[in-house]
Amino acid sequence: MKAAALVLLWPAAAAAADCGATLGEADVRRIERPRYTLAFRPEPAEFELGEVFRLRIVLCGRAGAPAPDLVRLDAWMPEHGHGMNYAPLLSREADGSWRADGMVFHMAGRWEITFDVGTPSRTERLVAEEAVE
Ligand SMILES: [Cu+2]
Repeated sequence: MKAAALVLLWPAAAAAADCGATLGEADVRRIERPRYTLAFRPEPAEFELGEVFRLRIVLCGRAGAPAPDLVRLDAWMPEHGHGMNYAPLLSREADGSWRADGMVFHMAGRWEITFDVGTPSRTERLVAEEAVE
């Protein structure tokens, strides 16, 4: 029985690590949940204070679950209580991945990127922390 359970678990773990393979090998961040994985990569890879960047995002279902949609994306500085000065433009690519254009971290410090994932009526918030110098 134990051997059978291991066989079932292994492909799910492999799939999580593979999520976002199309984003390239470097600078890909992954947030893993039991039923899906969110992978994203900033472009350019290094955040520069006050410079526009974009995120490329891939959502992958795990263990046979469908990939959820990315409903909203934003960023804010929790210590300061403010967000970005511009709303990011979220769009979907032909391959099913997502991109968020027009993002700017206009202050140095700790930023949180928030990804609201699910359906418009029911979302789960994933948070990625990024430091800007
Ligand atoms: Cu601030």
